[in-house]
Amino acid sequence: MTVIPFTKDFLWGGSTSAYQVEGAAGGGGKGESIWDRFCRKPGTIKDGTNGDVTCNFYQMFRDDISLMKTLNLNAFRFSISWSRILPSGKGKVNQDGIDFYKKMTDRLLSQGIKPVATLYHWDMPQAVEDKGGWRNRDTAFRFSEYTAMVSGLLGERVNMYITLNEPGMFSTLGYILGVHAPGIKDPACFMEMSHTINLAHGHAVSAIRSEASHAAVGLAFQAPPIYPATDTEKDQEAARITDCFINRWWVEPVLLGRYPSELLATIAPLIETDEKDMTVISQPIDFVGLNIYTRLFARHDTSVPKFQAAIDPHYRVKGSRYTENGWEVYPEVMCESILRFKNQWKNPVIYITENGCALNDINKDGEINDSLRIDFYKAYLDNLKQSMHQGAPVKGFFARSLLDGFEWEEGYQKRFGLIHVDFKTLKRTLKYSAIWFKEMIESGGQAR
Ligand code: IFM
Repeated sequence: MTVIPFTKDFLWGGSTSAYQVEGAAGGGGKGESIWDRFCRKPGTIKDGTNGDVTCNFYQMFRDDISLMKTLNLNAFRFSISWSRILPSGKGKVNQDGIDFYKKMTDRLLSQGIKPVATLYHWDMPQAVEDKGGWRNRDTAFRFSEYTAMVSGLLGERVNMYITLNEPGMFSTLGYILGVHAPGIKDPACFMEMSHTINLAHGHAVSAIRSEASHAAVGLAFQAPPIYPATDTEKDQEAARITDCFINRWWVEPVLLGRYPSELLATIAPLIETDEKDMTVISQPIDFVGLNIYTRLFARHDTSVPKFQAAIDPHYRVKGSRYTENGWEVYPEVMCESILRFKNQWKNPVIYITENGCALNDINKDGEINDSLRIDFYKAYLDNLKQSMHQGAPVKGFFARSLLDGFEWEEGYQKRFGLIHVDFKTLKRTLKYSAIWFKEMIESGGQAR
C-alpha cells in the first residue's frame, strides 16, 4: 500500500484573486485598475463583461469563509488589490481598503483558516500604468512601497505572502500579446520590463522582511514543461528556446541569480544586468508557489524575429482530453514540474498555489455533477504524491478556483470553481467536486 505523505500541517486551500472575485470595483474608495480600464475597451473580453461585481466577495466574504470551513480548508489564497490600498498608486493608504483585508483575514483566522496573500495578481492601479507600468523601472519601487505598507498594516494577521503571481504570464499577455490589461503590444520592451518585474519581487521581499519579519515570502510561477511539436531538430531547438523565455528567464534570476545565458547571448544589448539588482532579485525566499495546469508544445517558426520559435496553441495530442479553455489534461505535468524545481532549481519548498480545470458545468436543479473535475483532481493529486515520494518538499495544495469567477479575457464563460456561482443572483452552490474535496481532506488525502 502507498504511504500517504501528507502531514497534519499540510495546507489544503482554495485559491482566488481580487479582480476575479471581489467586485465592488468602484466601492470602498478603490481607485481604477488596469483591468477596470481594459474591460471597458470594446472587444477585449469575449463576452463583453468585466469584474465590477463578479462574485461580490467584497461583501459576501463572511458567507464564503463559512463555506471554506464547511469544506475543511485550512488555508485561503487571495490577492490584495493594489488600487484598493493606494487608489492613485502612491500616497496615503485608503482606510476602507485596508480595513476590508483586516476584517477578512480576522474572519479567516477566527475559523482556523490561514490567510495566504498575493500582493500582485495583475490589477495594477491605472495611475501606475499611466507612468509606464512595468515598463518603468520606478514601478519596482512603487510596488515595494505598497508591499511595505500592506505587510506592516496587516501585521500578525498574515504570515505567508506571495509577491507576484505568474510574472511570465502577466507580462507576456499584457505587454507583448496585448490580450490582457493593459493591452499593449510591444515585444521590444520584454527584457527591460521583465527585469523591472524581477526587481519589484526582490524589493518586495526586502520590504516584507523589514515590516513583517514573522512572514514567509515566496512568489508563484506557472512554469509549464515545453515539448517539441515533432522530433525534428528544429522543433527540439524551438522547445529549448521557448522554455528559456517562458520558464528559465523568470525562475533562474530568482533562484539561481542569473538570466539564462542562451537568451542573453541573443538579446544582450537590450538589457543591463546590474550586479546589485541581481543580489536583490535572488535573495533567499522561503518557498516557491507553482500554478500547475498543462504542458505546451513548441515549433520552429520563422515569423518570430531572432528566436524563430513559438508555442503552437493549436497543437492537439491524439487521445488526450481537453478542458473548456482548450488545455490538455496531462496530470504528469504535476510530478514533472515539481521534480524540475527539485533537481534543477535548488529544491525549494513548494506549495501548489493553483491547480484546477475549466469545465462546462451544468446546474441541474441545484446539483452540479462535475465528475470530470473530480477525475482531474484525483489524477493530478496522484502525481503530486509521486513527487513527494521522490523527496520533493511539497507543503500545500490550493484548488483553483474556490469560486467560479471572472476569467480574464474569457469573461464568465470558463468555470473553474469548486463552488458554483450564479452570476445573476450570486447564489453559491457546492459542486460535487467540492464535496469530494472536503472528504479527501478529511481522510488526509486518501479519498478515492
Ligand atoms: O484564473 C487564472 C489565474 O488568475 C492565474 N493562473 C491561471 C488561472 C487560469 O487561467
